[in-house]
Amino acid sequence: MVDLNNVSESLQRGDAEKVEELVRGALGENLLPKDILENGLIKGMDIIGAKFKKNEVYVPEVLIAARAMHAGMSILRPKLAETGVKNIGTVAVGTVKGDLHDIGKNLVIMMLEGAGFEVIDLGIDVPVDKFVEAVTKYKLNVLGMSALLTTTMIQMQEVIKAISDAGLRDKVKIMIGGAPITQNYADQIGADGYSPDAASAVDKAKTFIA
Ligand code: B12
Repeated sequence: MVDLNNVSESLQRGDAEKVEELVRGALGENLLPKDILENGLIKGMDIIGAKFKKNEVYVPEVLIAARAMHAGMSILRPKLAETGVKNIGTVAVGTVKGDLHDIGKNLVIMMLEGAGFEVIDLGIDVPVDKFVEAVTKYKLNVLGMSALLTTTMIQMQEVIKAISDAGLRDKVKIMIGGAPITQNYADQIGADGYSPDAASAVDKAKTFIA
């Protein structure tokens, strides 16, 4: 019997091979993909995230845990799609121009995918035009922007302005995040929402499509 706590613990150790093996095993035992995701992978990543905030683990540990999460997700993703976690909305997420930080963005993407969103990863260092283009190209419900630098967060305002100028502001909900971002800042630049972490980003995206 695969114990999902082992999935969570292997993920926290960053043991990608073990995570893959346990996820395969759990699927073989007919555990629900949604349970494996929530009680194994996401649980482990949540614990790492909380420890990171308290400085109990550092960036390398976060990175290898995220890699293990990816490994588990690669096995789980097709099954999630099959078992009726259907596309509940389309979201594109990118890190703004000048900014190369992508660990948080990737976590947000993984959590959104796990919750049943179709997610387009726009990558890092994304220019304003590419965000604007994505709105119509992918018929987005939600556009997410990430920034980790105080010098790049101002790009978010540029993107929102460009989307308004293109006459698309009422077509898409915009949510923003990253360490220097606050609800106050989101209000100030006219974003529809802000989330401090990946789990609440999913809740926020769900409220937009409800
Ligand atoms: C890892 C890291 C790097 C790595 C990035 C690797 C990578 N692939 O991402 C490297 C080494 C490349 C790097 C480079 C730099 N970095 Co750096 N980096 C960090 C560090 C240590 C951790 C960031 C991280 O990954 N956190 C973990 C993730 C999980 O958290 P997160 O990103 O906050 O994401 C969560 C939430 O914010 C939210 N979220 C994130 N995005 C989004 C998006 C949406 C839509 C939503 C809803 C939510 C959301 O959900 C996420 C998951 O819970 C931070 C310090 C810190 N404590 O934040 C500095 C930090 C961000 N870096 C900093 C600096 C200065 C730099 C450099 C300029 C350093 C230099 N002199 O070269 C360069 C800039 C490069 C560039 N142009 O981007 C400063 C920024 C200072 C500031 N106020 O602007 C920080 C704060 C360090 C410091 N204390 O000085 N960095």
